[in-house]
Amino acid sequence: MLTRIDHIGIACFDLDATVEFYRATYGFEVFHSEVNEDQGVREAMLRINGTDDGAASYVQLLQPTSDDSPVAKWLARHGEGVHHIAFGTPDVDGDAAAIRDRGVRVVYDTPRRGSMGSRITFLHPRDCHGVLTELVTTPGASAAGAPPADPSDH
Ligand code: MC0
Repeated sequence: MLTRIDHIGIACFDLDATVEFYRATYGFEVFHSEVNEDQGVREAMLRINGTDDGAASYVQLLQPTSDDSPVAKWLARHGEGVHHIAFGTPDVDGDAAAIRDRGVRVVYDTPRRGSMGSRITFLHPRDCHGVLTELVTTPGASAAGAPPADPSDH
């Protein structure tokens, strides 16, 4: 039940300079920033728009905090750019299990802590046509944006 784009993750070498580019060029301001040691990133979330489920969509700027982190490895191979896309869901556990059952590798057995207290997991890019794909459950978001299970249920 993936209901929205939660964020686009963009890898960068210099978070402060990239934040300034997004502010000066598009007028996007930092909504939230944090260091996530588990993921090896310093991040800034730029809120773009609210969504039907009471959550929002963001651009997420990511600078690695260690050389062996996934973002550092990506930057070394590809340089700066889009690193992943993240879909919002009210049930990351259920969706990850269902997608795993369809033969797609889910990177974590149990979702981990993501930005702003969210719960996240990743789908392996080799199984997703080259796109590292994240699933996110945001605290407080509902299933309001989800289509009805039965199309006659309008
Ligand atoms: C790696 N690959 C990618 C990719 N990263 N393809 C597309 N987009 C990416 N971002 C591809 C490589 O090109 C390679 O393909 C294959 O995956 C294996 O890559 P590797 O460099 O050898 O790396 P592995 O195997 O050690 O790890 C890949 C894996 C890892 C996806 C499992 O990056 C991972 O666990 N990622 C999830 C965590 C993460 O990315 N955290 C940072 C964002 P070939 O064809 O050469 O085999 S943290 C975040 O976003 C949090 C803060 C949040 O949202 O709240």
